[in-house]
Amino acid sequence: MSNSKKHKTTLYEVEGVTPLDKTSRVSVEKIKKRRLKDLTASEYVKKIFEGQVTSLSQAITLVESTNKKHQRIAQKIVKKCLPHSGNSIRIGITGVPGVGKSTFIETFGNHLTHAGIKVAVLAVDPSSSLNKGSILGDKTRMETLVRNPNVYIRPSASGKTLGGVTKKTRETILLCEAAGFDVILIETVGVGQSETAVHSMVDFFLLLKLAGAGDELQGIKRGIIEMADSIVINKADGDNIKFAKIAKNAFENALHLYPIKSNTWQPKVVICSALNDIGILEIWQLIKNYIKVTKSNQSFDEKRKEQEQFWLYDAINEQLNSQFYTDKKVKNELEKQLQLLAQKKTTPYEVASILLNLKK
Ligand SMILES: Nc1nc2c(ncn2[C@@H]2O[C@H](COP(=O)(O)OP(=O)(O)OP(=O)(O)O)[C@@H](O)[C@H]2O)c(=O)[nH]1
Ligand SMILES: [Mg+2]
Repeated sequence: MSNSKKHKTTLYEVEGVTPLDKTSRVSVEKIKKRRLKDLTASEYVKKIFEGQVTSLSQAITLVESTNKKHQRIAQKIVKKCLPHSGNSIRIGITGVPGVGKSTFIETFGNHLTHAGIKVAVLAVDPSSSLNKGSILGDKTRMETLVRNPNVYIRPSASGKTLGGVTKKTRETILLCEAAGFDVILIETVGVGQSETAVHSMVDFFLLLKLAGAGDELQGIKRGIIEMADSIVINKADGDNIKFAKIAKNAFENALHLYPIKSNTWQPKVVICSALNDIGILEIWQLIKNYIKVTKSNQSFDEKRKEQEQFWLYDAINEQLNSQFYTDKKVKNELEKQLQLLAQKKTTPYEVASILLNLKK
């Protein structure tokens, strides 16, 4: 190996450099040993059950890794944690950028921890692969939560596909539950398909809105109103209060037009100021009431069951997709067929059949 190649990465130690006298050899060995030690799945799980967040973070990193060896151990960890999961309240929080999701989580999370509740904060952010995880920046907006020992904040997983990101988030939820977190808050930016993905993994879905000039219903996707268990109009402070009240009325009227949900829950519209901590405790009461109602009519468990089935189909699709597109024969044939397609010598349908037959 040439010298330049050898020293290309920082992983190579420079030869011939003797450590300074003040560097303790014993400490260096200790650090190296710790770094190299690969825990077994059972060791991770034990530490997760003890609530050790460092091990929890490491396990989540394995879940998020694309390395095959990491994936294998991650699956073992998830499987072992599964019987100890499911005991939290999973809350999804969505809304357009700047609506106040992080501020809301900060205020809401502090109320919960004061009541002795352990909180994990996760994020599903389809744009995070581009800007390296906006929740990292958010940590500055969750100033007090970051320092709260009963709160665990995990920056958003990044990935090429939303499907990949959501799979990781679902497994992260299970690990957090096994580590003893009682409430899991999942923030997602209200753009693209991420709300649908988050809706498929939470018990309660909260839509944050801003009061506008009476036109708040315009431009809002029908689907998202149907998904919401509560619409919360944020920034109801100062001069904004009267607009927030008008918006509340408009949303309540709009919600009356929707059929009653099968779980009998009527989505509630409330106003709050996340910044000034007004109306936040009431939202917690509302969520607790929702859990009570849906648990007593069994729809809570039914929804969890449906979600699990949905996860299964999602997992199958994800694996089929990745097995298909990473197959060498498929890759080569696809390249050829794309040229034929461009020359109008074949149809997409025919190409699909040819490619799928290759995998038989
Ligand atoms: N007046 C007022 N400002 C608020 C309130 N909640 C949040 N803000 C402000 O709104 C801005 C955006 O708040 P964030 O909590 O970062 O919003 P976000 O929805 O998490 O934004 P993204 O993560 O970028 O999607 C910040 O400057 C907050 O201080 C509120 O209740 N009242
Ligand atoms: Mg945010």
